[in-house]
Amino acid sequence: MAKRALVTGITGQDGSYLAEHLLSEGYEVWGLVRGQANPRVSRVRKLLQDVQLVRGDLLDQGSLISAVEKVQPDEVYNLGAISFVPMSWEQAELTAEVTGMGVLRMLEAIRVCSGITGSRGSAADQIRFYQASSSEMFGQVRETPQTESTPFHPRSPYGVAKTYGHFLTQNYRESYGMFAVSGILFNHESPRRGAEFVTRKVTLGVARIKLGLATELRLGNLEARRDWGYAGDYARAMHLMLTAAEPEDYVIGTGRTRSVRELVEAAFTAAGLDWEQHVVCDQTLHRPAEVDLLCADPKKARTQLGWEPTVSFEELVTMMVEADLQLLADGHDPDHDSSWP
Ligand code: NDP
Ligand code: GDR
Repeated sequence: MAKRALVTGITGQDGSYLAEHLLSEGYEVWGLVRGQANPRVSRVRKLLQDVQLVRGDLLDQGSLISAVEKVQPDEVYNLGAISFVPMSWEQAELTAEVTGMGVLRMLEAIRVCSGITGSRGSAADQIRFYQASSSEMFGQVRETPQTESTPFHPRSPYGVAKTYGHFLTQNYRESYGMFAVSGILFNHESPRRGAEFVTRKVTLGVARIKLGLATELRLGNLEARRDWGYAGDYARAMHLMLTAAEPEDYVIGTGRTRSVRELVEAAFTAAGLDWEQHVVCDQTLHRPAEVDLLCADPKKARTQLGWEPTVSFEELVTMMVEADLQLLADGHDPDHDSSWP
């Protein structure tokens, strides 16, 4: 019988790549969707026709229990979150509720539906749980590159909420013997990345300038450094972690770090443009506290899971610029509709 997966955050970037990967592995895939008339649900219906949808919200414990009871999953991937770091300062409490407490509610739904009480559960028919942890937990880093044992010092309400979810996942593994793992994923991008994140903001900006739809692009801190990879590769890593023999946490990244300035240069160059003629530095886009440098050491994932990234930074930037040129040329604009390339 096909394995069944329940994915929260199915309408997001990672949910789409993970669903495609799981379907290609023969899974029956269910996506948790929220809201009365969520416009992003229709693009899931268009792109992921074989995914079945179930209603639920990470803010609503009862809805998660109902979803787990209905789907009876073998695996749960918790990708749902308020994931945009600047928003976590504006709505810190909501971020704590969705990105942090949402993990508790999902774990509790699994525990209750599996009949695990007090002591360790039985390994036989466990629902496996994946938590989308983040390199933002490292925050102000004390060592680089960062490994599974690098201490956390989160620098935003988002990072703090993710750190809570991370430790809670570990705690449910230790308390109840659940197969619960966290992937500490570094930034990963694609043509389906939300337009508010810097890579997509840059590639959309480049495409608009190239097509004569805009003349400038306003950005914040150009000196921050990130380890950027391709989202499709990272979805594969989530599945490898959840199907491994033992439940363990893994760092997933490329092992190379680049500045926002280097990203900008690469994207403008890919379209034959000079970035210095178009980019405007805007102090209002700087964050109250910045994460200056992230760089993964993905050795554990390489040796224990056989995971390797397949798309280089240059290939990723070119892929995103080309996709955005095509998207705009086809008359779509992510500021006005929610089409996925
Ligand atoms: P997106 O922002 O693209 O997607 C977030 C998803 O969360 C959306 O599907 C959204 O659904 C859902 N969501 C928001 N609020 C709720 C809620 N109350 N209940 C249920 N679902 C909700 O994120 P990504 O796909 O980029 O990331 C996936 C996960 O991985 C996130 O948890 C993110 O924090 C984490 N992560 C991402 C990294 C990256 O570089 N992309 C790196 C490390 C971690 P809706 O349509 O209803 O708003
Ligand atoms: P991040 O991603 O905060 O790392 O979180 P984002 O792309 O938003 O920022 C990366 C870096 O770029 C700098 N920056 C700007 N960022 C945005 N969004 N807009 C700008 O105009 C801009 N100018 C400069 C930022 O200051 C920052 O240093 C992402 C999210 O997907 C999280 O959910 C995830 O956990 C982490 O990656 C790993």
